[in-house]
Amino acid sequence: MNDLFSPVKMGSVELKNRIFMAPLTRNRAHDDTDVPTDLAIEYYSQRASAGLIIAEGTQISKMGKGYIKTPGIYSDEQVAKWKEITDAVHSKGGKIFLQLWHVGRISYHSVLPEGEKPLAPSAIRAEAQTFVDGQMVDVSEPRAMTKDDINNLIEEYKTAARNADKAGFDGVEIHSANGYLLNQFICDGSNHRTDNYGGSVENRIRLVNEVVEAVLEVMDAGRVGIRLSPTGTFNDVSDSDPLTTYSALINHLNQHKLAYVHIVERFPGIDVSNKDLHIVEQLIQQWQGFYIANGDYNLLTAHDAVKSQRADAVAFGRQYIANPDLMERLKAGAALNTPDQNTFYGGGAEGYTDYPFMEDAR
Ligand code: 8OZ
Repeated sequence: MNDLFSPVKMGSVELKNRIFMAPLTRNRAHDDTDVPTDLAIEYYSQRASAGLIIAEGTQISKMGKGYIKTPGIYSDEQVAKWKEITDAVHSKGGKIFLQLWHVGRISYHSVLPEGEKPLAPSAIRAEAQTFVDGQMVDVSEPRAMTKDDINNLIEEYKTAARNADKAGFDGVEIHSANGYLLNQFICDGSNHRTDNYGGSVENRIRLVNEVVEAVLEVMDAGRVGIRLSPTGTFNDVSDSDPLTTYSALINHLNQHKLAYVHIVERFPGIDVSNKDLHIVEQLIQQWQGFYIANGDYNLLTAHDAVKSQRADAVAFGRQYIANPDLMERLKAGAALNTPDQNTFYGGGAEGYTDYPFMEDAR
């Protein structure tokens, strides 16, 4: 029975339901070390009844950082703190993946190592902003990555996946969506390279394919997923022919038998055309494995997506910020807490670990 609340096997991971927590940037890590704070232990373990938690975008290296107070997975100290988090989630019967993140050109010099410019496929500054030092700022001018930078990046993904494994994660999600580095390479708006990483579709998807293959060298494919936003425009990405581009990518991903593909079908606050919705439908049809749908779902639409077998699971973002027991609330048909936008990014426990559970609300 394909029901939101029924267990399911995703890749090599057994999950107790199909209500997933989407990866959510919350900017509450230690800014000097990129180590998560103890509050994150409570935050994630409060949400352990989700079928799967996909933990927030976590930079694979210092150069992968684009915002203040986002966590990393490149140092022993970070691995040790993440281990406390995964232990807490596992002890409550939950499963947790880590989202491996490199922001590419969506960064600002003050969050990068001294003197460094953000890395990008091409030296084209995005018309986008990031959050640093308590305010939104225009992103910095990037520099085009050299072949050495690319080789180094692939090694960083591998190390990050190994570290995620050491930290006790059930798997990893490669962040290839929302205008960050891998998405910048895929799309022809941001990738003007003339080497074998730019130009043709096969060239533009080369980097993401190489990253997937590198991660698969250190982790079983049944524990590796990927997030895509084929029609997204957030962070100033654009592609002249997303259906052709992403069809080629899905073809490659099908061959690797990844644990899942996770698509951002809609981005909060950005209107989506029927044409774009149709493109996403065609890509979902083409993908042969486990599909995680995301973007403005509610109980009814999530239920329909799973029941009709269009999706195998649905990831909820903002609703998981405000409802640690979202799974139980949806199951009970109970009212949901309202997410408070003012506490999404940065701060402490307020708006992070203090949203009430159902029994507290009664
Ligand atoms: C919102 C603010 C900061 C980061 C994404 C990692 O869109 C993000 C993000 C979203 O994937």
